[in-house]
Amino acid sequence: MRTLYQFPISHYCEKTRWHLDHKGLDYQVDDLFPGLHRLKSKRLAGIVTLPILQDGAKVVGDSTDIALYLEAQYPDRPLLPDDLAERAEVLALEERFDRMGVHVRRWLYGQIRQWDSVMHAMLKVYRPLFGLRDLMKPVLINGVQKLYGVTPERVAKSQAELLLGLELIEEKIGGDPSRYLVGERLSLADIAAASLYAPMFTPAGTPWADIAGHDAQTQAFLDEVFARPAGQWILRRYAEDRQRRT
Ligand SMILES: N[C@@H](CCC(=O)N[C@@H](CS)C(=O)NCC(=O)O)C(=O)O
Repeated sequence: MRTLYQFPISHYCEKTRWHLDHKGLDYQVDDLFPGLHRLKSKRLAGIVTLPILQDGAKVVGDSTDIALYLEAQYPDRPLLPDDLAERAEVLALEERFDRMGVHVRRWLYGQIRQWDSVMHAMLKVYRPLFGLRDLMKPVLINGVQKLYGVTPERVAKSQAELLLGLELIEEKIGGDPSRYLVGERLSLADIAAASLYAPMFTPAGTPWADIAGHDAQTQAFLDEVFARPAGQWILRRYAEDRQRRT
């Protein structure tokens, strides 16, 4: 039995879902409640973040470690090139876009003016146990702002970082949204970049598609980045390469 411990709206968890789906591996999800998840994650893998994958007796935490584990354990439909130079480039980009996930998350939380739809998307999978789910909302809003360093200065720095990341995508694809970041086929680098930027670009079928709550200025910025080759590239990777379980 294979279990993915996750938060549905976490983009790092989305990255792991994409890896598993690409490999055609069956798995069940266990949606842990934000905050309380730490009891389980520490016990399982000695870490405080999700995703964590349990594959039979093996437990692996951290989306990059999970990706490398899956490549080693399930080599079909490889996401790492054979060529050593390309492989090194894929791993370096994977790491770069993995760090970008922190900036995307902080920037997005920094744009929210109205938390209702975010809280709904975050908590709708959990049963409303004795009203606990609703009672937790203010705690969670405060918690994510503290945990992810959502201050105006840091949000502004994150915005600059995420624009640099979009430039890097455009450089790697030569401005052509049909191309992959390295070589001629999908790799761990593409999945890291597309999934970790996805909450900004809300591709169809992702958990962020219905989240609203930002202002017109943020929407104008989003419209600009959507129109860029990197924005089109992210949507295209989702449309063409994001197989989902049926
Ligand atoms: N480097 C980690 C980052 C994962 C991560 O930041 N997960 C967040 C959700 S997006 C989390 O579990 N946060 C809860 C916490 O820190 O308590 C990975 O790639 O798995």
